[in-house]
Amino acid sequence: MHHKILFSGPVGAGKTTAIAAISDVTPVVTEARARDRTRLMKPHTTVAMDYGVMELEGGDKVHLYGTPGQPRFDFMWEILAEGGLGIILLIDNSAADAMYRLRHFLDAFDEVIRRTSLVVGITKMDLAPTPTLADYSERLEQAGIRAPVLEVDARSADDVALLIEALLYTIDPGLDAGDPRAETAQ
Ligand SMILES: Nc1nc2c(ncn2[C@@H]2O[C@H](COP(=O)(O)OP(=O)(O)OP(=O)(O)O)[C@@H](O)[C@H]2O)c(=O)[nH]1
Ligand SMILES: [Mg+2]
Repeated sequence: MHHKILFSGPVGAGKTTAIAAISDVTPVVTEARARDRTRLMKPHTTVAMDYGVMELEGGDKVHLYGTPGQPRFDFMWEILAEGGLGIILLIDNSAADAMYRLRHFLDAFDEVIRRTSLVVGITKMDLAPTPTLADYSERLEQAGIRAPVLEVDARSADDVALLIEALLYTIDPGLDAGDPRAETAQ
Protein backbone atom coordinates (compact mmCIF):
# COMPACT_ATOMS: atom_id res chain seq x y z
CA MET A 1 0.00 0.00 0.00
CA HIS A 2 1.11 3.51 -0.75
CA HIS A 3 0.07 6.37 1.50
CA LYS A 4 0.60 10.07 1.07
CA ILE A 5 1.06 12.57 3.87
CA LEU A 6 1.52 16.31 3.56
CA PHE A 7 3.72 18.46 5.80
CA SER A 8 2.80 22.12 5.89
CA GLY A 9 3.20 25.15 8.12
CA PRO A 10 4.97 28.49 8.09
CA VAL A 11 8.52 29.37 7.04
CA GLY A 12 11.13 27.89 9.35
CA ALA A 13 8.78 25.48 11.11
CA GLY A 14 10.94 22.55 9.99
CA LYS A 15 9.09 20.87 7.11
CA THR A 16 12.18 20.31 4.95
CA THR A 17 14.19 19.28 8.01
CA ALA A 18 11.54 16.79 9.17
CA ILE A 19 11.24 15.05 5.80
CA ALA A 20 15.03 14.82 5.50
CA ALA A 21 15.25 13.40 9.04
CA ILE A 22 12.82 10.54 8.42
CA SER A 23 13.12 9.71 4.72
CA ASP A 24 14.55 6.32 3.75
CA VAL A 25 15.65 7.77 0.43
CA THR A 26 17.61 10.93 -0.28
CA PRO A 27 14.88 13.57 -0.15
CA VAL A 28 14.02 15.68 -3.15
CA VAL A 29 14.30 19.32 -2.14
CA THR A 30 13.68 22.57 -3.98
CA GLU A 31 15.59 25.03 -1.86
CA ALA A 32 16.40 28.50 -3.16
CA ARG A 33 18.29 31.36 -1.60
CA ALA A 34 15.88 33.19 0.67
CA ARG A 35 15.11 36.85 0.10
CA ASP A 36 13.29 39.54 2.03
CA ARG A 37 12.17 38.75 5.56
CA THR A 38 12.80 35.00 5.24
CA ARG A 39 16.55 35.63 4.85
CA LEU A 40 16.63 37.00 8.37
CA MET A 41 15.57 33.56 9.59
CA LYS A 42 17.56 31.19 7.38
CA PRO A 43 19.55 31.25 4.13
CA HIS A 44 17.31 28.86 2.12
CA THR A 45 13.60 28.33 1.66
CA THR A 46 11.48 25.77 -0.19
CA VAL A 47 10.08 27.12 -3.46
CA ALA A 48 8.12 24.14 -4.82
CA MET A 49 8.06 21.05 -2.62
CA ASP A 50 9.94 18.51 -0.53
CA TYR A 51 9.58 14.80 -1.13
CA GLY A 52 10.70 11.77 0.81
CA VAL A 53 9.58 8.20 1.53
CA MET A 54 9.19 6.27 4.76
CA GLU A 55 8.86 2.50 4.67
CA LEU A 56 6.60 0.86 7.25
CA GLU A 57 7.31 -2.56 8.76
CA GLY A 58 4.67 -4.39 6.74
CA GLY A 59 6.13 -3.07 3.48
CA ASP A 60 3.72 -0.17 3.11
CA LYS A 61 5.25 3.07 1.90
CA VAL A 62 4.40 6.53 3.16
CA HIS A 63 5.17 9.23 0.62
CA LEU A 64 5.98 12.48 2.37
CA TYR A 65 5.39 15.79 0.68
CA GLY A 66 6.33 19.18 2.11
CA THR A 67 4.93 22.52 1.02
CA PRO A 68 6.77 25.81 0.80
CA GLY A 69 5.97 27.99 3.82
CA GLN A 70 6.02 31.31 1.99
CA PRO A 71 2.52 32.58 1.12
CA ARG A 72 3.65 33.54 -2.38
CA PHE A 73 3.96 29.84 -3.19
CA ASP A 74 0.61 28.97 -1.68
CA PHE A 75 -0.71 27.87 -5.10
CA MET A 76 1.36 24.73 -4.47
CA TRP A 77 -0.49 23.90 -1.25
CA GLU A 78 -3.66 22.66 -2.89
CA ILE A 79 -1.77 20.74 -5.57
CA LEU A 80 0.36 18.94 -2.99
CA ALA A 81 -2.59 18.19 -0.70
CA GLU A 82 -4.36 16.19 -3.41
CA GLY A 83 -4.84 12.53 -2.60
CA GLY A 84 -3.26 12.79 0.83
CA LEU A 85 -4.31 10.71 3.84
CA GLY A 86 -3.87 13.70 6.08
CA ILE A 87 -1.78 16.68 6.98
CA ILE A 88 0.91 17.34 9.55
CA LEU A 89 1.08 21.02 10.45
CA LEU A 90 4.37 22.15 11.93
CA ILE A 91 4.42 25.38 13.93
CA ASP A 92 7.61 27.16 15.06
CA ASN A 93 6.98 28.01 18.70
CA SER A 94 9.73 30.63 18.74
CA ALA A 95 7.87 32.82 16.24
CA ALA A 96 6.17 35.74 17.97
CA ASP A 97 2.95 35.13 16.05
CA ALA A 98 2.94 31.32 16.33
CA MET A 99 -0.71 31.10 17.34
CA TYR A 100 -1.81 33.41 14.52
CA ARG A 101 0.17 31.28 12.06
CA LEU A 102 -1.61 28.15 13.24
CA ARG A 103 -4.94 29.83 12.55
CA HIS A 104 -3.80 30.94 9.12
CA PHE A 105 -2.87 27.38 8.13
CA LEU A 106 -6.03 25.92 9.67
CA ASP A 107 -8.00 28.31 7.46
CA ALA A 108 -5.91 27.60 4.36
CA PHE A 109 -6.30 23.83 4.72
CA ASP A 110 -9.77 23.88 6.21
CA GLU A 111 -11.32 21.69 3.50
CA VAL A 112 -8.47 19.15 3.56
CA ILE A 113 -8.50 18.99 7.36
CA ARG A 114 -12.23 18.34 7.53
CA ARG A 115 -12.05 15.75 4.75
CA THR A 116 -8.94 13.93 6.04
CA SER A 117 -6.93 14.05 9.29
CA LEU A 118 -4.68 16.48 11.09
CA VAL A 119 -1.78 16.23 13.52
CA VAL A 120 -0.03 19.37 14.83
CA GLY A 121 3.67 19.33 15.68
CA ILE A 122 5.10 22.22 17.67
CA THR A 123 8.82 22.73 16.98
CA LYS A 124 11.50 24.82 18.72
CA MET A 125 9.92 24.50 22.15
CA ASP A 126 13.53 24.27 23.39
CA LEU A 127 13.90 27.89 22.25
CA ALA A 128 10.48 29.11 23.44
CA PRO A 129 8.38 27.23 26.01
CA THR A 130 5.23 29.27 25.34
CA PRO A 131 2.60 29.06 23.96
CA THR A 132 2.06 25.65 25.55
CA LEU A 133 0.63 22.51 23.96
CA ALA A 134 -2.55 23.18 25.95
CA ASP A 135 -2.80 26.64 24.37
CA TYR A 136 -2.68 25.07 20.92
CA SER A 137 -5.22 22.38 21.82
CA GLU A 138 -7.56 25.08 23.07
CA ARG A 139 -7.22 26.99 19.82
CA LEU A 140 -8.01 23.85 17.81
CA GLU A 141 -11.03 23.18 19.99
CA GLN A 142 -12.26 26.73 19.36
CA ALA A 143 -12.00 25.99 15.64
CA GLY A 144 -14.00 22.81 16.12
CA ILE A 145 -11.06 20.59 15.17
CA ARG A 146 -9.97 17.51 17.08
CA ALA A 147 -6.31 16.73 16.48
CA PRO A 148 -3.30 15.51 18.47
CA VAL A 149 -0.76 18.22 19.34
CA LEU A 150 2.80 17.00 19.96
CA GLU A 151 6.06 18.67 20.92
CA VAL A 152 8.67 17.74 18.32
CA ASP A 153 12.14 18.61 17.18
CA ALA A 154 12.06 18.43 13.38
CA ARG A 155 15.72 17.32 13.39
CA SER A 156 14.81 14.15 15.31
CA ALA A 157 13.77 11.14 13.21
CA ASP A 158 12.08 9.64 16.30
CA ASP A 159 9.98 12.76 16.83
CA VAL A 160 8.96 12.90 13.18
CA ALA A 161 8.08 9.19 13.26
CA LEU A 162 5.78 9.89 16.22
CA LEU A 163 3.94 12.54 14.22
CA ILE A 164 3.44 10.15 11.33
CA GLU A 165 2.33 7.34 13.65
CA ALA A 166 -0.14 9.68 15.36
CA LEU A 167 -1.60 10.62 11.99
CA LEU A 168 -1.85 7.01 10.79
CA TYR A 169 -3.41 6.02 14.12
CA THR A 170 -5.95 8.84 13.85
CA ILE A 171 -6.92 7.60 10.39
CA ASP A 172 -7.00 3.89 11.22
CA PRO A 173 -6.01 2.49 14.63
CA GLY A 174 -5.32 -0.85 12.88
CA LEU A 175 -2.35 0.71 11.08
CA ASP A 176 -0.55 1.08 14.42
CA ALA A 177 1.05 -2.35 14.73
CA GLY A 178 2.47 -1.48 18.16
CA ASP A 179 -0.91 -1.18 19.85
CA PRO A 180 -1.35 -4.14 22.26
CA ARG A 181 -5.14 -3.75 22.13
CA ALA A 182 -4.99 -4.65 18.43
CA GLU A 183 -3.62 -8.09 19.39
CA THR A 184 -6.15 -8.83 22.11
CA ALA A 185 -8.94 -7.88 19.73
CA GLN A 186 -8.02 -10.71 17.33
N1 LIG B 1 16.37 24.63 18.07
C1 LIG B 1 15.56 23.95 17.26
N2 LIG B 1 15.72 24.06 15.92
C2 LIG B 1 14.88 23.38 15.13
C3 LIG B 1 13.84 22.55 15.66
N3 LIG B 1 13.15 22.02 14.61
C4 LIG B 1 13.75 22.49 13.50
N4 LIG B 1 14.80 23.30 13.80
C5 LIG B 1 15.64 24.07 12.85
O1 LIG B 1 14.79 25.00 12.22
C6 LIG B 1 15.13 25.16 10.84
C7 LIG B 1 13.93 24.77 9.98
O2 LIG B 1 14.24 25.01 8.63
P1 LIG B 1 13.47 24.29 7.43
O3 LIG B 1 13.37 22.84 7.67
O4 LIG B 1 14.14 24.77 6.19
O5 LIG B 1 12.04 24.94 7.56
P2 LIG B 1 10.83 24.85 6.52
O6 LIG B 1 9.61 24.66 7.36
O7 LIG B 1 11.11 23.85 5.47
O8 LIG B 1 10.80 26.34 5.92
P3 LIG B 1 10.35 26.88 4.45
O9 LIG B 1 10.69 25.88 3.42
O10 LIG B 1 11.16 28.15 4.28
O11 LIG B 1 8.90 27.17 4.54
C8 LIG B 1 16.34 24.26 10.59
O12 LIG B 1 17.50 25.05 10.72
C9 LIG B 1 16.25 23.24 11.74
O13 LIG B 1 17.51 22.72 12.11
C10 LIG B 1 13.68 22.46 17.08
O14 LIG B 1 12.80 21.78 17.63
N5 LIG B 1 14.58 23.19 17.83
MG1 LIG C 1 11.18 23.96 3.48
